[in-house]
Amino acid sequence: MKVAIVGVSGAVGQEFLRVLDEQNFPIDELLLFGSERSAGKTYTFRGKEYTVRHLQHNDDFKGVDFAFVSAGAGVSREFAETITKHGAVMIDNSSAFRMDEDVPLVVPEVNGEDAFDAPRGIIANPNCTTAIMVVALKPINDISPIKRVHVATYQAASGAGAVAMQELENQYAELAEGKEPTVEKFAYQLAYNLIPHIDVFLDNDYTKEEMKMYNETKKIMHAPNLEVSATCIRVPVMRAHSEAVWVETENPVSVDDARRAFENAEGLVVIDEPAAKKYPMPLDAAGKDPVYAGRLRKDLANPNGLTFWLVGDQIKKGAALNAVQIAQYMIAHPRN
Ligand code: 2RA
Repeated sequence: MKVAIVGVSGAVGQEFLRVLDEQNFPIDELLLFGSERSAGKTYTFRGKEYTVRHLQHNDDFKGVDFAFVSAGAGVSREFAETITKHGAVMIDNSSAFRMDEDVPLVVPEVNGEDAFDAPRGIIANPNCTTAIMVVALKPINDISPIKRVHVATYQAASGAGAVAMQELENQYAELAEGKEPTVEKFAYQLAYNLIPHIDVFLDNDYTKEEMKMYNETKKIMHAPNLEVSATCIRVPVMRAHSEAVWVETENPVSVDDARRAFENAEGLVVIDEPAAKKYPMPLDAAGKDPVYAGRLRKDLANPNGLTFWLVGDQIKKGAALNAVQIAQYMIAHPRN
């Protein structure tokens, strides 16, 4: 396989290199692309050094099988044609094409088949919070269709990039030294704080992040009538997102049936022994592949309701791992 990574110097770009190696992805040739600023940098992959090329409108993508792209929506929009014109499958981590009718939005455990319906050669990777949540919605939805989802997210600094992770660390150090904390990547100090604001506010007083969960969940679950309401919060955690989820199903689903479904679900690991104080936590989930589920119980406010707690690594399942899994799904289920 000839593989390209666009945006290789970023947090997700670097994770693509790690995940492709961890997953033993079949690569005969690897091309790394970045901005003019990143061009010339070198990265090692499987013991070999690769130099970052400046991403330009040329024929560099000729012969590429999969291009993993995470360089922002603007770059994805500008270079989609250049990347796909020779037949490369562009798996795009940005929000650029997620809601386009002719671009599938894919979490392999939920709707892997959709990856083959990509007339533009573009497959969109969902927002990290959506990817983490739908892995757990799927097994419950298979028992009884979910009518309504409420979710509160507790999102790590990594969602705002490597610089934001460093800013959070610096803030604790600056405060420890009695200095004013540096606040650049977030609207306010994040250390010792929570910020109920991710991305921009829209006219309906939801943020773009919250509306991503609203729109993307419906598309991935093929459930246009599914009701979703999200509140997305930035929390002082480094790289794993947590989510408190409430679902209402058409028919009541018992906790035992839901737990069995979770335990048998792809990509999900259940950590749920409250009496033993065993539940998922971001510190434990950081750097790991699965989505972790726990605190499963009946929703006391809804006879057809269940509530549970999810934790998943934002850079892995929330981005790089899901994108590589899309390519793995396509390789494992070849279409003639
Ligand atoms: C965040 N989901 O967590 C957004 C973008 N990665 O900041």
